[in-house]
Amino acid sequence: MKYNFITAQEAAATICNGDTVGIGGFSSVGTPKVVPAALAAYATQLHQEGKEFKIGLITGGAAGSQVDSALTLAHAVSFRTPFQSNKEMRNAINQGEVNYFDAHLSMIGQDIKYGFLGKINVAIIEASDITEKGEIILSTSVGISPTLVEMAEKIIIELNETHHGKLTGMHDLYIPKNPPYRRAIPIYHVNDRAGKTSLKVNASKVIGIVKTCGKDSIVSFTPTEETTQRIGHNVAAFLLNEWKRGAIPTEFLPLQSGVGNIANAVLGALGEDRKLPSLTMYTEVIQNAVIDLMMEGRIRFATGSSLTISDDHLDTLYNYIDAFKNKIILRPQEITNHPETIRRLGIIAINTALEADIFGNVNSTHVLGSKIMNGIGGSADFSRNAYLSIFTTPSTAKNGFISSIVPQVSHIDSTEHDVKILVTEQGIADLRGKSPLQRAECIINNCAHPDYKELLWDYVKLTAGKAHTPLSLQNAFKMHLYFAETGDMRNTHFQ
Ligand code: 0RQ
Repeated sequence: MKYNFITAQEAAATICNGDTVGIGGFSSVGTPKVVPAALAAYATQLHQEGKEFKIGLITGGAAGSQVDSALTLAHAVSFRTPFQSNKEMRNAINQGEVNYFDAHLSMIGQDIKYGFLGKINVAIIEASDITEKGEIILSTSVGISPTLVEMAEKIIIELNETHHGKLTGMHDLYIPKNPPYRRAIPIYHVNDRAGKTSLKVNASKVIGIVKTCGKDSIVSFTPTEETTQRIGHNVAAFLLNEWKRGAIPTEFLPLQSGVGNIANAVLGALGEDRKLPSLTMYTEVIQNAVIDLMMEGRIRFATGSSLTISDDHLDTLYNYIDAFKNKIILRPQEITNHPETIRRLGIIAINTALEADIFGNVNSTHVLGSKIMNGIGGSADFSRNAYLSIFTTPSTAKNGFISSIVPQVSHIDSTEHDVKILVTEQGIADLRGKSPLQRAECIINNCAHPDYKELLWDYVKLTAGKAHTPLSLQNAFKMHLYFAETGDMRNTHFQ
C-alpha cells in the first residue's frame, strides 16, 4: 500500500474555507461515513473561533444524513448540487441559506469535466479495497466518483473494511472522453462491460486513507399501502398488455424504476406476473425488490449506479456473492443515465411525479412551484430518452386536500413531449398520439380522483374548442392558490 493512514480529523483539517468538495457515493450508499462528520465538527469549531468556513458540496446523487444533515446543521455549505433528499438540507435550501442547483444526474460528471463548476479542490471517496497498484475498488455505488478522482486536486479515501474482498469485479468504470474525442459507448446489452473494475489514482494527489467499517444503513421501505399496490398493479397490467400486443418485444425490454415504495410495488407486481419473461434492469438505483426478484429468478440481470439495499439484503447478496457478481454491474451515473445507452437499449422508464397536469407535464421537484422537495434526479434523463416513459403518482396528496392532477403544473421537470403514460391508483392514461384536449380528457377520465373530476372538467370547458391547448391563463394555478389560501383544493372556483 502506497498511501498513509490518517484520522478523519486530520483529513478534515486539510479542507479550506471556500473549497469545492466532491463527495462520492450515490443514493445514500457508498458514501464516506466519517470524514464528512469530522468536517462538520471542524466547521463548528472554526465558527466558534469566529472564522468563516463554508464549502461547495457536489455529490453524485443523494448523500445520506452523515453528509447532508451534518454539514447543514454545522452551517458549512454554501452551494449544493445536483440532488438531495434530506430534511435539514431541504430546509436550508428553502430558507435561502444554501444555493442549490438541481441538475440531471447524467450531466453532473460531464459538467465537472467541462470545467463548468470550477475546480474540484477535494474529493472524498469510499473504497471497499485498495489494490497492490494503489487503485481504488469502489464500494456499494459508483456515482461520479471516477470523475471526482480524475478532476480533484486532493483526494481523501475512506477504506470501508465491511466490504473487504466482496465487491471486486462488480464495477464497470467507463467515462466518455470530452468532445471532440468522444466515441460511441460500447454497451449494446445490459450486461456489456466497457471499462475497468478499479479506479486508477494519481498517488501524488492522495492525502491519505481513513479506515472505517460502517454499513450504509438503508432502511427497508414500509410495507406497501393499498394505493401504492394499485399503482404497481396498474403499471404491471399496462406493460403486460403492451407485451401481449407486440408493442414490447418477446424478450421484453430493460426497466428503469425510481426509488421508493411505488418503485418497489411496480417491480413486485411485474415480478409476480409469471406470464412475463424474466426481466432485466438498466437503472440508476438497485433496491431491495431487485435482489428479492433475482433470488426468485424473476430478474436475470441488473445494472445501476448503486446498491441501495438494506443490511439484510446486503447480507443476502454477500452470502451468494459469486452468483450475484454474474447478475449485477455497477456503473458511473453518466453511463446508467446516458441518453445514448437509454435510447439504444430501449429502456422502459418508470418514475414518480409530485403532480402532473391534464396535458401530461410533470413536476417531480417543487411543491407549489417554489419549495424544493428533492431534485429532478435521473427522472428526466430517462423520461426524455426512454422507449416508453411512464410516470406514476397517487391521485391525491395530503389526505385528499391536494389533487396530484392539476390544470397546469406549478413547475415543469418532464414535459408533455416526454411523458407517454401516466398512472395513478385510479387508472392508466396512455397519452401517445393524442392532442392536448384528448390528453386532458384521457387524464381526467382515467387518472384524476373522483373528488376532483368535475372541477377539472369545469376548467377544461372554460377554453375547450377555442385554442389548440385548453389553457386559461387566469385559472391555470387556481387550484394551487385555493390550497395555499384554504388548505383544500376542492374549494376552487374558476372564473
Ligand atoms: O410529503 O414527506 O410530508 O409526507 O411529497 O411524496 O407520496 O411520499 O412520494 O417519497 O415517492 O416521492 C416525486 C418527491 C415522490 C420522488 C418524489 C408530498 C407528500 C409527501 C413525498 P411528506 P410521497 P415519494 C431516479 C428517480 C425525483 C427524482 C427521481 C422524487 C412528499 O419520487 O424525488 O425521480 N423524484 N428519481 O405528501 C404537495 C403535491 C404532492 C405533495 C406529494 N402534489 N403537492 N406535496 N406530496 N404530492 C432515482 C434518483 O434520482 C436517485
